[in-house]
Amino acid sequence: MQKLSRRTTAAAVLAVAALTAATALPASAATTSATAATTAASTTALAAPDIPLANVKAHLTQLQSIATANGGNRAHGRPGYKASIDYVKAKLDAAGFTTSVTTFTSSGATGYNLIADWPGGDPNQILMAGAHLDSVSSGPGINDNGSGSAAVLETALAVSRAQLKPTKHLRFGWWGAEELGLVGSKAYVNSLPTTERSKFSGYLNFDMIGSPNPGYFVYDDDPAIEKTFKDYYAGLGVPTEIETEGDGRSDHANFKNVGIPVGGLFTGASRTKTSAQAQKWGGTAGTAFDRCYHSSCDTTANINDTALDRNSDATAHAIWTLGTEPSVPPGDAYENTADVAVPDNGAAVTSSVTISGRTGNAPAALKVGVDIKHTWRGDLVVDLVAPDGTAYRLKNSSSNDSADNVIATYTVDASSEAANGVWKLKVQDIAAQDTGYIDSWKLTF
Ligand code: DTR
Ligand code: CA
Ligand code: ZN
Ligand code: ZN
Repeated sequence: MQKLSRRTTAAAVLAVAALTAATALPASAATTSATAATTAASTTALAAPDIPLANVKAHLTQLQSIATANGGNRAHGRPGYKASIDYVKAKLDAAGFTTSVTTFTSSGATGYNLIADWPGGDPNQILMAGAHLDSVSSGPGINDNGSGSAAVLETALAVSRAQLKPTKHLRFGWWGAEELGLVGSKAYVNSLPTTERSKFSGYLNFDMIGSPNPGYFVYDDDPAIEKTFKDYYAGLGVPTEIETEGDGRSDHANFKNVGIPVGGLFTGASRTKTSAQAQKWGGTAGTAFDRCYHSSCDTTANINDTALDRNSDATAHAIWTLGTEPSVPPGDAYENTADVAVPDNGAAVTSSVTISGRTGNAPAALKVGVDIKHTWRGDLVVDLVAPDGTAYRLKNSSSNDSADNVIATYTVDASSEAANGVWKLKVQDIAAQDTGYIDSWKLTF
């Protein structure tokens, strides 16, 4: 869905000019030193079980039967969708999840979201995996998105079989009315108070992960989540590509818009596989990744088993890896709360923290918590600058991100940087109008 941009092409030219003009950093506007109080726990993440492909396909067979019994689809507002919700919910209730079905209205019909919580884990660190369960009205929607729904369901059932004791609190979601414009997931995110949103360590999205002529695409959003998926595929020796058409095209967009770290997997829709992609992944060049996208032929025959199996296992790998990694004790946080004004369409400013007393390098998953109060946050470019001057891009400018404030936690692989020294948050406003300031920022080791 293409959002209208308030700014004209002229402003885009201005933005480029401003970036070109920006030169060296001004003196740091504020510096705070802090020392670590405790060291992080030394446990490591647990290895995920294999997700049985047969189990995932059995869910697809059930969803196909539901569509066949209900006019050939599982679309929002149709009986086949509610029957799909009832199927998934029954499986989760039997497996010990705490489930809830919430309703919303779209296009004059009642929509349903299904949320399932796995009891336990840190309630202040919620890791969520989700998939939209609705199809278009023209078909059963087995790849789009029975595939994602079934993989998330079977991963949840694997958590139950393992009686997993994660460090994070695991939550799973199945969304309604995604095909009408990401409506169900938006209703869910809107229902979360800001205090609840800040507890999310990440949202993982799975929308079309069994395409018949598959590509292996990883969302390029949160670096730690992206790395988790790419490491999994590297372990299989399967190359991946960055998902470039994803922004705004599925349910993760609603979580990203409120600053929750997101990631996900995708095997392709109506775009055509190139010959280079066919070289590395197999399949047919010059043909769509899913030629039955949004069509009546999106049935159980419209699935590539290898892709579905790999992506189901990747889903479990991400839940086990991110869900059981040691949580960082608050004592390892270094914060600067001094306000630093960001000049409108001007030079970059910085806020610093000085770290001492640590040994070795910074971690591969250095958390950078950012709180910048600024209208039209699309004006802003945000970098983390390591003590040796290496800059890590946290956020790019965007001519159509009109939302206010950058309140987010980024994960940076800073393992090549010495931990001790002066770390800086660098912020630049590269477009005229709209102003703001750095409210606070925090490094957590
Ligand atoms: N919008 C999704 C399909 C889709 C198209 N591009 C992407 C990129 C990333 C995830 C999903 C998609 C749908 O039709 O449900
Ligand atoms: Ca498997
Ligand atoms: Zn779709
Ligand atoms: Zn979809």
